[in-house]
Amino acid sequence: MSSRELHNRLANAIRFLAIDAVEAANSGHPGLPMGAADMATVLFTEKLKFDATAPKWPDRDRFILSAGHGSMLLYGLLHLLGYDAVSMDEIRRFRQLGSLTPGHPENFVTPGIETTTGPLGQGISTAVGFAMAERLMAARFGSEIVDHRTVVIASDGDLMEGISQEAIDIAGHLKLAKLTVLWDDNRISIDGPTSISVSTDQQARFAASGWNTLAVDGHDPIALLAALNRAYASDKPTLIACRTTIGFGSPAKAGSEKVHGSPLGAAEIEATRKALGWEAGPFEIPADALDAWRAAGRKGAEARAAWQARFDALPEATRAEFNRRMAGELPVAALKEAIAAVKAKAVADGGAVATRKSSEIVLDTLTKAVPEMLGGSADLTGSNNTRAKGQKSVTPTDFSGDFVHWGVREHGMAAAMNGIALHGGFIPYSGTFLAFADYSRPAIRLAALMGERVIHVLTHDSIGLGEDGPTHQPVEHLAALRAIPNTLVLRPADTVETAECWQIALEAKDRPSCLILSRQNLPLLRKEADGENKSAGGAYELLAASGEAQVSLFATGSELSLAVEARALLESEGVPTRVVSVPSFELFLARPLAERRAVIGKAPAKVGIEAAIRMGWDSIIGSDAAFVGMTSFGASAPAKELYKHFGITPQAVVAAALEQLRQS
Ligand SMILES: Cc1ncc(C[n+]2csc(CCOP(=O)(O)OP(=O)(O)O)c2C)c(N)n1
Repeated sequence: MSSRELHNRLANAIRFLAIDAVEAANSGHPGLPMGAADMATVLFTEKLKFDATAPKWPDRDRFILSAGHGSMLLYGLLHLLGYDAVSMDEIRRFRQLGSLTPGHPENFVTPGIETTTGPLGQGISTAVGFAMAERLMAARFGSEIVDHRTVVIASDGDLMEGISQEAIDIAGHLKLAKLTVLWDDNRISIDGPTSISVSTDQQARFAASGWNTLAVDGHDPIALLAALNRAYASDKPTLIACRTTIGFGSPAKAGSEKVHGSPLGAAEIEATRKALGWEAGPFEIPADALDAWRAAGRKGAEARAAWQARFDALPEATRAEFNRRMAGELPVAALKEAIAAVKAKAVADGGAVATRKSSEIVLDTLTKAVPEMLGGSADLTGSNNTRAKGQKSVTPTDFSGDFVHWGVREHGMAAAMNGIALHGGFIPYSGTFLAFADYSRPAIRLAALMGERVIHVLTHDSIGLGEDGPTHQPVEHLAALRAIPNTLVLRPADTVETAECWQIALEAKDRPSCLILSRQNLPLLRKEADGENKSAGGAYELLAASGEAQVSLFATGSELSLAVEARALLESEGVPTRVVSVPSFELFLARPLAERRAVIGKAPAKVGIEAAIRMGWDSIIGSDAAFVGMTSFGASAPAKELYKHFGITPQAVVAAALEQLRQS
């Protein structure tokens, strides 16, 4: 058999697994795997470094199918290459409950999948984070140990999404030469030919962002290999525009949107079998093709053994640190010590500090104790206070730094942070204004779905930011972030709580956190600095009532001091009042009922206070409690005036509490 014939058989094995699995599930997307099979075959048999027996080998190349709807391309590859978990039974169970072959690739479900993809544009943008992490780790541990590539297959839809521009812009700027994107240039999307909605010259676009660009026939293995070789030799990231035919091989449907997202149907499968000369039955792989694929799956064993030998020759401390960081284990003792030191100093210093500044104070100590922390900001470094003393900028020529200037690219930043966390070796954190969390939201949602430790520092958290006005004043954002499952929203009230919330975020290994911080100064309310992390319970009693509590005041962040003032007023009128700080709804609501009841207390009057909308608060205070907050957008004025204007004052809290008591 000629090598071209063998190539065709290997590619056809992918095609027919996709065809058969989609047919069996009666749903899915055969067109992409059929069109991209040649690209994938060349990549996996000729170029990529991996070992199917060790899906987590740290120095493997990372392959990302950005167009997640083509998931059967990945599952087919994993099965053929000999990734144990992806058995033929799993392929047969494509898209079924509990299978390892869900509709879109999920990294937390299937060994060998690097990242969840499906929302177009996310994969290519997450890949930028993988490629950055490789450079950053190589700068720390050396290229003997860290030397791998990130290769993406992206579709038309991926390149249409706005986030892709942010991603390629960052990658081009940072000269991520080990990032290669194969664009499945099939000119078809769901509505028909892409010409109905796009006329971009993609190569010119990538070139303008600092990329090397190439174009090939995506069905020609020799041309593909040559292009990949050129891409690998470039000192820039490379786009290879691979002209393909969607649904390649299907006589009636190839080249049409009809094959994008529906089963071919029995008759067309037969016709395709004939057209491609594929004699095997459904879910059958001819022995010659399977043997060749399995051999490709084992090829990397040698490279892995050589890597292991180099790794084993490293000093023990270096190996331990590398393993610790890749496993995402914290330096527990150093972290605890750092948090305790910051809390003690905050209590000793006293005084009012904006929590964004509190966060900077925490980071000055914390980043030294936890060196895998990788900071950044979307062009708001001085406002987000995310840059710790001694942090160094990452530049295109020096990746030894630990602070990333993401530019004004919140969405690309959030997706790349996901990639950095997924790669391993770092805990990415970065900042923007809370109002702009909406720009990052799709990537935050994916971090939550994947269970990745990514920390979003979101400052300027309410009308308290003042004069910039309603465009910049978040109102609904806290509720919107709290709505994302598996996400921690932490809104500390002072420096002590800020230190505690940083500790919580770092220790939350399997979920993203959002630290919600104020622009304006806030008084220190926690006057003790014992070892306990009170914020970790989500809510706790900050101040007890002088007698049997008549009123419970619940507040977060900047409004906690209003609650404390309101308590003083109520107590002076003879109304015993307690104050509960609520730094995190999620942590509180996860506690057993008895504990929640104890914190909520039995006072007949309850008032929630937060300079944001009420949505979500009822789960804590109940729908019959009063709420002092926002019901509209903010306005442009100094913060103090805005609090008065919108009725978020100690007096308003007192009035609400007394009214509650009257009606109780
Ligand atoms: C953010 C986002 N919007 C919409 C979709 C739904 N969707 C899935 S595939 C697709 C477009 C398909 O075109 P293309 O990307 O060229 O893939 P191909 O047809 O080549 O498989 C769309 C709109 C999605 N997955 N993600």
